[in-house]
Amino acid sequence: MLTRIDHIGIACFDLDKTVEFYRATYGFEVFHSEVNEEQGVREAMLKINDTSDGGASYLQLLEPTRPDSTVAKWLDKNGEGVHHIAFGTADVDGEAAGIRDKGVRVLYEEPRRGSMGSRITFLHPKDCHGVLTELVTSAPVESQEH
Ligand code: V0V
Ligand code: CO
Repeated sequence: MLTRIDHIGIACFDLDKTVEFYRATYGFEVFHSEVNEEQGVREAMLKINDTSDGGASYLQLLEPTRPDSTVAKWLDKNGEGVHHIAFGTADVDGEAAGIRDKGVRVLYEEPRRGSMGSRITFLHPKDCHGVLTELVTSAPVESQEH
């Protein structure tokens, strides 16, 4: 079961400036930040609210760390904006398998490492009406990295 919007991924050219915009305009503070070398991103997670499934919803601000990364390619083509949405689930493996069986391309054979020690996979945007869609299982709260 998909039980929450885990995050909305927003691609930007300058993470620090974008973080400052969200702070100054809305009062959202950075909950967590990290570099994910595999994904080629530097990211900041802004927590918006906790959710009834024990998780939370975030904005994920993403700046590319290298010109050949997926986010850099996307920014070249589109400029800044909403890059992906992510649904939270307790069982990313099971959800991915079930969605694959429906004929939607799941981009990874096995979920990979995401923000705060989560496990993530992606669905191809061309199979999802133009929306790059991520599935996330958060790390258990006690082992979440902040
Ligand atoms: C590409 N397309 C998109 C899109 N990216 N459509 C909607 N939203 C996006 N974000 C379209 C693009 O316009 C093309 O359409 C077509 O898909 C093929 O795109 P491409 O530019 O040729 O790029 P590809 O095929 O090399 O790569 C596209 C995919 C790639 C989706 C396969 O971006 C990917 O693997 N994404 C998953 C990983 C990722 O995005 N990581 C960054 C976030 P036309 O022009 O042919 O019509 S990392 C993250 O979220 C983390 C760590 C986390 O949450 O914890
Ligand atoms: Co994401």
